[in-house]
Amino acid sequence: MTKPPLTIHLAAPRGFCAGVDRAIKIVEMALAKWGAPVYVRHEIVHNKFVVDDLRAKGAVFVEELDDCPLDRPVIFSAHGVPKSVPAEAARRNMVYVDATCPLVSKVHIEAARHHENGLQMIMIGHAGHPETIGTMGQLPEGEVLLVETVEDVAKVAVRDPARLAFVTQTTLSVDDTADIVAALQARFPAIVGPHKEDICYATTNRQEAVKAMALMADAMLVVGAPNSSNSKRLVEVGARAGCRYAQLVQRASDIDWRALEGIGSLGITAGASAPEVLVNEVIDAFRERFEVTVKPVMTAEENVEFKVPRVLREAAQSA
Ligand code: 0CH
Ligand code: SF4
Repeated sequence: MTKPPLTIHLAAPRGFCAGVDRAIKIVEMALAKWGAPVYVRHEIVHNKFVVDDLRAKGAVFVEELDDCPLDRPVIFSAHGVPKSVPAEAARRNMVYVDATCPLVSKVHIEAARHHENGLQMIMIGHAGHPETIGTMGQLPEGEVLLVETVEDVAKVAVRDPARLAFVTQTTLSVDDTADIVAALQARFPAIVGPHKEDICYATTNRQEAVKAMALMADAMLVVGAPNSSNSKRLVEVGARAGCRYAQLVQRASDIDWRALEGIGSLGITAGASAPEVLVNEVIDAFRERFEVTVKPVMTAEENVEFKVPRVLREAAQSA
């Protein structure tokens, strides 16, 4: 039986960003340096496949420092941690490595600087997300006000409208955040902040690629996990850009084939924490049912790389 033709528009950039790459490398290098088990506080990145793979190599994933023994190294996830976490690890004399993405750490530093200058902080982010908890946790409890939506901006109660600053989560929707920033600036004209927001290059580039792809495809799949903020934003961006069917899939087994019946073109992308093997698995699943032609949709080139902490670099060099 002949298979129906299908054009797959493959977004680029997609998948791993420099911060994810570095965080995974940190766990692998820590295992090489100290042997198993190495503890990791929170999923190193929000992807079950990545976590399962590292677990098989000897990483133990926990949610709190209290769940770690004192005599094994602990790694903090790419999303960042409140200041109290490394402070407590140091107090307990634990060996720890911080895998917080340098672009998240940059936001931590910004928040601390504004606070030192006597400004009250507003964070644009998602309540309960580890990055939001980590960034808000750079300052004393109650010092950072959280806004999630334009509606929240109207409700936020500040100490002094003339002495305010804002920071954002790095993985937000670029368009939604622009609206929230505009609402903040309209209500508090003196508010200071970054040039636009703190959304990172990887988030921005993946959303741009999706916008370009959404116009070409009958349907779109985003490879990523349900707890991955940046992956979920890609689904929203695709739907908002006009794609009729935009769906998050963790891997090929999640594909809803009935929903995709009769399509002639499909967009595929992957969140910053989704490995390329899963993208290939999804494409291969389509090859079984369709005569597939893959066409890249490239909207930016990325060549960002972050160094791993010195303690692990030195160990790798001497190995
Ligand atoms: O998108 P989120 O922040 O949920 O995290 P992820 O899916 O693990 O992707 C990596 C980003 C880490 C921090 O910016
Ligand atoms: Fe860093 Fe951006 Fe990747 Fe987050 S999504 S780990 S901020 S590069």
